[in-house]
Order: sequence, then C-alpha cells, then structure tokens
Amino acid sequence: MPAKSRLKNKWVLITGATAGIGKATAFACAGEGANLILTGRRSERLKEISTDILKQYDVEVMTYTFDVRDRDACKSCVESIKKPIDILINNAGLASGKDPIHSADFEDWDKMIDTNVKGLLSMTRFVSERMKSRNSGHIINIGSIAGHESYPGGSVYCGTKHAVDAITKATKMDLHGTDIRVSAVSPGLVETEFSEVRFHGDKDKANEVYQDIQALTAEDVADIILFVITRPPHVNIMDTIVLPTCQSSSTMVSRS
Ligand code: NDP
Ligand code: 8X3
Repeated sequence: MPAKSRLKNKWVLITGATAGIGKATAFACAGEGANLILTGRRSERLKEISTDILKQYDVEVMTYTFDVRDRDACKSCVESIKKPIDILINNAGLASGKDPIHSADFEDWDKMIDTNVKGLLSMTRFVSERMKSRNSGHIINIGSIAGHESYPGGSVYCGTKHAVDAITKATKMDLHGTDIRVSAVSPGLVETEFSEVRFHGDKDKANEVYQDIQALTAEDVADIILFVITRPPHVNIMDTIVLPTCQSSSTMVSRS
C-alpha cells in the first residue's frame, strides 16, 4: 500500500488543533484522506478550521472544545467518540514563562505540568484503553528538543518535555506485545504562537526568538508527523529530533 494512502478513512484525534503544529497536522492528515477529531479550548477556531478543511477535503471532522487539564472533560470526550480512534496526537502544550527557578511563578509551573504532562497522560489513559481492546492504534506525543536537553529558564518546561520522553518510552513498554505503536516527535524552534504564549502575550519578546533565523514552520513538523504515522504497521519510530538548520542545540542558534 502506498505510504500516504495508509491514512485514508482512519480517525485521527489531535489535541491542541486550534493553532500551530496541531492545526498544520490537521490539514496534512485531511490531505491524505484521514477523518479528524479536533480539540482545543478555542471553539471559534475549531469551527473555522473544521469549515476550511471540509471545503478542501472529502473527509469527516468532529470538534470538541475542552481543556486537557480537566480530566473529566478528557474522559467525556473520549467516551462520546463512537468511531475507532486510530491515531492519537498528543500535541496540546505550552511553555509559560522563562524565569529562573528561584523567582519563577508557581501558576506558570502548574499550567505547564498540568497541560504538558497530566493532560497528555489523561488523554493517553482513556484512548489507550480503547486501543488496547482493539489491539490497534498509534499514539504520537509531541516532545521537544527541551525533552532531550535543558536550558536556563526552562527548568519546568524542560522537565515536562523530559517527562514526555519518559512517558513515551514507558507507554511503549506497557503496550508491549500489542500491535499499538507509540512515538514521539521532538522539534526545536518552530515559529507558532508558542513564544507569544510563553511570554504572556508580549509580541516583541516573542518576535525576538525568531529574529534573523529561519525557524521550522508548523507545516515542517506536520510533515514529520505524517511520515511517522504513515510507516508500515511493523515500523515503530520511537522519536525524531528535528531542528532548523540554524539551530544546533537548545542554546546554540546562529542568527544572520
Ligand atoms: P501553539 O501555541 O501555536 O499551539 C498550542 C496548541 O495547544 C493550541 O492549539 C492550544 O489550543 C493548545 N493548548 C494549549 N493548552 C491547552 C489546554 N490546556 N487544553 C487544550 N489545548 C491546549 O504552539 P505549538 O503549535 O508550537 O505547540 C504545540 C506543541 O508543540 C506543544 O506541546 C509544544 O510544547 C510543542 N513544541 C513546540 C515547539 C515550538 O518551538 N513552537 C518546539 C517543540 C515542541 P487552545 O489555546 O485553543 O486551547
Ligand atoms: C520548544 C522549543 O527550545 O523553545 O519546545 O524549548 S524550545
């Protein structure tokens, strides 16, 4: 079977599909004939994206508005989906603040831990139970270069992404012997709403992050995700670290 047609008529659930990598992945999957379950907190965005996808592609789209920090909402969402969830893309996540350990804000820490770790775990818990009963499925966790390295001001964000790395590996082991695949995709700098969110809406600070570099685009990362989910069923990619060419580590970025 040609790689791309492996997605045809599959159901792909993407968390955090209202922006950035999640949104680009939704379009990329729809382009290959996958049906979509799109989630996020901003319902207007979900509506717009769903309308745009349905205009362009002959696929089905369902949307669910909820916060992945709300475990009951995660459960209700998964329980109300009657279609088989073939692929779960745990993408919803954020960095909040970049302050050092001794002066960082507790609320920022809670947001990151509750979203990037506990939200991802809740979705995985509910969806993997269903995948296990069908002995079929693929879970993709969006990690980060920050899950493989640490940098100053990133103690908690890096901690959450290191947790995603550990969770990905342990999930693969928990599902050992089944046909369910578990993968991570770990990007470096991607120009999305990420930095604006990290700096609490400060656009100037956010722009500085991407100044004089060619960062990855959300579409670049969606392309990698598409590659990971379209391998033959016996191929399980555990992780892919993808950096823009101008970046050599979390802290080494060459600006022209
Ligand atoms: P964006 O800010 O552009 O998108 C983040 C998405 O996550 C939005 O759709 C947002 O939706 C959703 N989200 C955030 N918090 C919650 C929540 N509590 N409940 C539900 N949805 C939530 O950032 P990116 O696309 O860049 O980020 C996507 C993932 O990629 C994140 O996990 C991030 O850590 C990771 N990443 C990003 C990199 C980058 O440089 N940009 C690099 C490496 C990894 P809404 O606000 O509508 O809820
Ligand atoms: C996002 C990449 O380097 O800003 O995960 O932490 S970085």
